Amino acid sequence: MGLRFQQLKKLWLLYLFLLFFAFFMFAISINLYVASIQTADSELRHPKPPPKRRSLWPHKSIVAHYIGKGDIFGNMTADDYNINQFKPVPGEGADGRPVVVPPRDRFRMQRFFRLNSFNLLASDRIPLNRTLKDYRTPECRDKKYDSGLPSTSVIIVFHNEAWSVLLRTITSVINRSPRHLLKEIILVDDASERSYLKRQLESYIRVLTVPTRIYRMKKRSGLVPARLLGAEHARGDVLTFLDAHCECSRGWLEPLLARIKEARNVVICPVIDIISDDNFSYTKTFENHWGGFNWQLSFRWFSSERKRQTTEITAKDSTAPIATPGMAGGLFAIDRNYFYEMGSYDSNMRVWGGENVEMSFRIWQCGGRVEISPCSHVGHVFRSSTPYTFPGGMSEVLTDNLARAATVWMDDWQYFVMLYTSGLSLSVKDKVNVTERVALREKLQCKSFAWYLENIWPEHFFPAPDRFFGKIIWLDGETECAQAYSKHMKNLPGRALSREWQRAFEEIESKSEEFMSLIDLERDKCLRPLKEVAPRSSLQPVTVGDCTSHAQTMDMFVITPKGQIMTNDNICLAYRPPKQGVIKLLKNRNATTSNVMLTQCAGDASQLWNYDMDTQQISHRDTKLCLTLKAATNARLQKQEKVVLCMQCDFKDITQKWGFIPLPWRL
Ligand SMILES: *[C@@H]1O[C@H](CO)[C@@H](O)[C@H](O)[C@H]1NC(C)=O
Ligand SMILES: *[C@@H]1O[C@H](CO)[C@@H](O)[C@H](O)[C@H]1NC(C)=O
Ligand SMILES: *[C@@H]1O[C@H](CO)[C@@H](O)[C@H](O)[C@H]1NC(C)=O
Ligand SMILES: *[C@@H]1O[C@H](CO)[C@@H](O)[C@H](O)[C@H]1NC(C)=O
Ligand SMILES: *[C@@H]1O[C@H](CO)[C@@H](O)[C@H](O)[C@H]1NC(C)=O
Ligand SMILES: [Mn+2]
Repeated sequence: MGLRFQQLKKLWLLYLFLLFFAFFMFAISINLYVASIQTADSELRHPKPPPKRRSLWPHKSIVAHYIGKGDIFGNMTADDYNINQFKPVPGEGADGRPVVVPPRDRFRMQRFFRLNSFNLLASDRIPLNRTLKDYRTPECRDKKYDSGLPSTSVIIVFHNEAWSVLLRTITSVINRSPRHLLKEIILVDDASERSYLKRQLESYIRVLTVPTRIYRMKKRSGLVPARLLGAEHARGDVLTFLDAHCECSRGWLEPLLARIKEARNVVICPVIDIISDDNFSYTKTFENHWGGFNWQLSFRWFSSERKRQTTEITAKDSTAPIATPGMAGGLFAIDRNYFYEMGSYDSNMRVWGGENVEMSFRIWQCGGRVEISPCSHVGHVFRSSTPYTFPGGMSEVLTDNLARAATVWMDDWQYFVMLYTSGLSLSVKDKVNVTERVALREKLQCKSFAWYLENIWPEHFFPAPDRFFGKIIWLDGETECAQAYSKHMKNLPGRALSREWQRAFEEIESKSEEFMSLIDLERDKCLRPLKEVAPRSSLQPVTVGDCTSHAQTMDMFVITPKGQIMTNDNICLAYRPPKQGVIKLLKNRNATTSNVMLTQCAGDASQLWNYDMDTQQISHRDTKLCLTLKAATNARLQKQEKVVLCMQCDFKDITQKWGFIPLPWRL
C-alpha cells in the first residue's frame, strides 16, 4: 500500500513538472515573439534619460523572429480599440511601484500591448489617483515659494491615448497642483478615433474640480497645430505643456512658475522621470541632466557636470535650474505672452518632431533661456516604438521639419546637417518655404548659431571654423594618398617649432583638395569604432576600416584646438588603461587588450591628444604614448583583430602614422 502511494506521488510530481514546463515554454515563446515585433526605431526620437542609479543607457535587446511572422494574437477588432477596460485595483501601483499582471491575463496583456506600445493591462489596474513618492531632494522640499506666483493653463494634446493613462495624467495635475495656481486644463484631441475619447470623456471632465475643456482638431494635424489651438484658448499667465502619458509628482508646479516669475524669458522644463512602458513603475532620474542634439538633430541627454548659470542664484545652490542647450520638447512651461512674442511655434511643422530643435535654437538665439528645474519631477511613459499612424510618412515629415529648423536657425551649420543626415540633402532647401520664420528671426534680432554654440553649448561636438572635421587616415606608407600626405608634412618649413593643432589644421586645410582627390576608398583605412553600432553607452575599442564616406558609421571626427578628438553623440577618443597590467602593457609591445576607447566626452586629461606633423604621430598628451595599429587577440572570440592601442612612440614604426583628411561641412 505504502509503495503504491509513493509511485502515485512520483507520477503526480512528474505530471506537475511537465505542466509547468509546458507553460513556461509558452510564456517564453510569447515573450520572444513580442520582443521581436517591437521595433527599436523611435527610441531615436524619444530617448529616455538614464535612471537615477547610474546604470548604462537602457538598451532593449531585440530578439529576432522566433515563432515566425504570423500574428499569433489575431487581428484587433473594432471593440478592442474602442472599449475602455479600465478596472482599477485599490493599491495597485501605489507609491509608483510596478504592476504585476496576473498570469491568467498574460495573453491579453501581450495582445493589447500593441495598441499603445505600452502595457495597457498594467495601466488599467492602477487607480487614477495612485500615490507616488516624493522624488525631490531635501533642499527642494524645504524651499519656500512666495504667494504671488502666476497662474497656469495646462495644455495636453492627445491622439488615441489610452483612457487610464490620459486620465491619470489629468488626475495627477489636479491632485498635485495648488488649486489657486491651476487656472484650467485644456485638452486638445488631435483627431482621435477611439470612441471612449468622445462623449464618455466629455462627461467625465465636466465634473472635475478644475475647469477642463476639450478642443478637437478636424483632421490629424500633429503636435504643433494642436498645441497652438490649445494655447489660443488658454487664459492662464503661463502655458504648461504636458504629454498625455505623464504623472506629475508632488511639488512639480511651483518651481516652474517661480522661475518664470523671476525671469519671464525662461522656458523651464521639469526633470523627466521614467514610467516603465512595461509595468508602469515610476523611476526617478538624475537631476543634473541636460539636453542637446546630435549631428542629425536628434535630442540627446548628457550628464557631464555643468555650471548652474542662473544669474540670481549662486552656483552652489542645488535647487537652482540648469541651463540646457536643448529641450526634449514634450514637457515645459512658458510665459503666455512671451510664447507669442517669440513666435510660438513654426506652424508649418507637421505631425511630430523637430519642433523642440527649432524652439531650443530660437529661444536661446533670440535672447531667452531654456532651463531644467531640478525641483520639479514629472514622470513620462517612454515607449520603444510609436503606435500611431504618421500621415505623410515618418521620415519625410521628420526630415522636412528638421530642414526647416536648420535652414532658419543654423547658418553655416545647416549644410552640415543636410550633408550628414540620411534623408536630407541640400536639395531639401528648395522644398521648404521658411520666409516667415526668417522674417521672425530678423524682427527679433536674434544672434548667430556660432554664438549659440560658443556661449550656450561650449562642450558641443559639432565642427567649427577653428576645428578640424573629417577622417583620421592610417598612413600605411603604401597608398598614394598616404604617401602624398607624409611627403607634404615632412617638408614643412619650421615644422618642429610648433605642435599646435591649430597649425596642423591650417596645413591640412590648405592641401585638403589634393588629399581628398588621392584618397582610395578601397585601400585607405580610417579610424573607426570596432563595432559598427554607435558606441553611445559603453566603452568602445577602436580599429581602422574602409574610408567609405558614410554618415552613420562614426568614422568622422571633430578635433578641437584643445586636442579633443570627438565624434557624433558626444563621444571622445580616450586613453583608458586596463586596471591591471598597465606597466606590462607599456613595456610589452605585444599588448593584447585595447587601452584606447571611444567614450562619453568629459574634457579631462585622458581625452587630450597631440599631433606631431613631422612624424605624423598622434600621442596621448599626459602619457606621451602613441596611437598604434596592432593585431591583438580578442580574448572572447579567440581570434586576431586589428586594434588601435597606445604604445611607446617609435618614429620608425609605420603602424603609428596617422593623417587627417578634411571633409566639407559648409558651403
Ligand atoms: C488579419 O487581417 C488581415 C488583413 O487585414 C487578413 O489577411 C488576415 O486573414 C486576418 N487574420 C486573422 C487571423 O483574422
Ligand atoms: C482615490 O480615490 C478613491 C475614490 O475615487 C478614494 O477612495 C481613495 O481614497 C483615493 N486614494 C487616494 C490615495 O487619495
Ligand atoms: C518594471 O520595469 C522596469 C523598467 O522597465 C524594470 O527595471 C523593473 O525591473 C520592472 N519591475 C518588475 C517587477 O518587473
Ligand atoms: C513663401 O511663403 C510666403 C508666405 O508665407 C509667400 O509670400 C511666398 O511667395 C512663398 N514663396 C514661395 C517660393 O513659394
Ligand atoms: C611579440 O610578438 C613577436 C612577433 O609578433 C614575437 O616574436 C615576440 O616574441 C613577442 N613578444 C612577447 C613578449 O610576447
Ligand atoms: Mn511622450
